[in-house]
Amino acid sequence: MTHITRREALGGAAALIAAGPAIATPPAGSLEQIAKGRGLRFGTAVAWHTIQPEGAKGVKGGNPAYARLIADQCGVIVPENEMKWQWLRPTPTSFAFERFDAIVAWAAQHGIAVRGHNLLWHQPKWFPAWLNAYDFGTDPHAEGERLLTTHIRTILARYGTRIRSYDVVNEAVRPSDGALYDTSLSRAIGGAEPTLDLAFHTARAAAPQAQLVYNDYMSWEPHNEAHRAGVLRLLEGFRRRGTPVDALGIQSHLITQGSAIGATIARQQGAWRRFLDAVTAMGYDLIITELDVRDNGLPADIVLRDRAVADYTRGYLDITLAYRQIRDVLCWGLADRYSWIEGFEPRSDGSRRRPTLYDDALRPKPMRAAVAAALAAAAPR
Ligand code: 9MR
Repeated sequence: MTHITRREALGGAAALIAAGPAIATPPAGSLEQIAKGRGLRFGTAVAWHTIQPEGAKGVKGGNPAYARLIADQCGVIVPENEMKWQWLRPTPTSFAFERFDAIVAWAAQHGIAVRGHNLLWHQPKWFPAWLNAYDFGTDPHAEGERLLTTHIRTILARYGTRIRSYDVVNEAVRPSDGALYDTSLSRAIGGAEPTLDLAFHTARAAAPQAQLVYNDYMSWEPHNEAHRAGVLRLLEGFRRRGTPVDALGIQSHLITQGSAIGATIARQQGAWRRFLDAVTAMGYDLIITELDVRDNGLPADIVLRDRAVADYTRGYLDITLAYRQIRDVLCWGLADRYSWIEGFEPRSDGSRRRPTLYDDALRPKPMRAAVAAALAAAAPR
């Protein structure tokens, strides 16, 4: 565990002030209104149960106040889980659309756009158990292709016109060495590259107007070098083979590296810019798809911690939004109580994570002001 003194924490803040003052008063308006003023859209991932009416039959966790917050602040939402094979495909022959449908219907009611996440999360860990154990029969190639193309065509036939942007492939690159994962599906089809290519070609044919995205979590923090290099190789391969991929989804699950925020940003920005330069030089658009912050190496003190998280977010967004290829900024949940991070990696000091824009009582945190300010400061699209 890293112990940070108040002096160190304040030293971090001082370093940041040298890099540019934090904005105390956020610009007025909802995040979507601020984003729209710059030709951007703002949004979040939404878990199905949170937007159900309170007391809805068979639903735990409906929260009308949270649903209202999302409707007020967002121009676009994305299902956090409900479009994944694990949720949508209980068996090889069935689709369970109810929860995904409920999100899409709720978005339509509120005039909010929907992104699709995802058509193929290409790791055995995220396949349904039946797909990992699947018997592809005597012609595995044909059966693998049939299974994948049926999955994608069925979803796009249902939502192809309503949803204009899909994470077609999610997290296909192994962070440790940049190689591609293999799965039951890629072994049947004859390799990871042809499997990912097939996913994109199928999506393009089924929804020619939709933006097709490769989405991954390579980031600007240390130990992401191999991951970034692997993603660049994958993107180069897509271009070489003529695979129809329009954009890279940069998930943006940020991780603070201690309290010296200004120094961290100064250290990390060069490699990040080089990565984004390389991606955009290949003609890809960019999307921020899953923004949140793991508050590592920061003191438990909420005031100091929230300030550091906000400053880190602002620094990241200022650098990243300088790329005009970005038109969408989506968070992975809007309120701390609904963030996946607490369950995935709790803090070692026992205090609750504070990874999002709003606290448990849905009050805006400094991170909300930082996002608002960064959106307002973005060059117009
Ligand atoms: O937030 C999601 C969590 O509720 C799920 O249990 C998990 C597995 O399906 O996926 C989480 O969302 C992930 C997203 O789909 C892809 N990028 C990383 C996200 C956080 O793990």
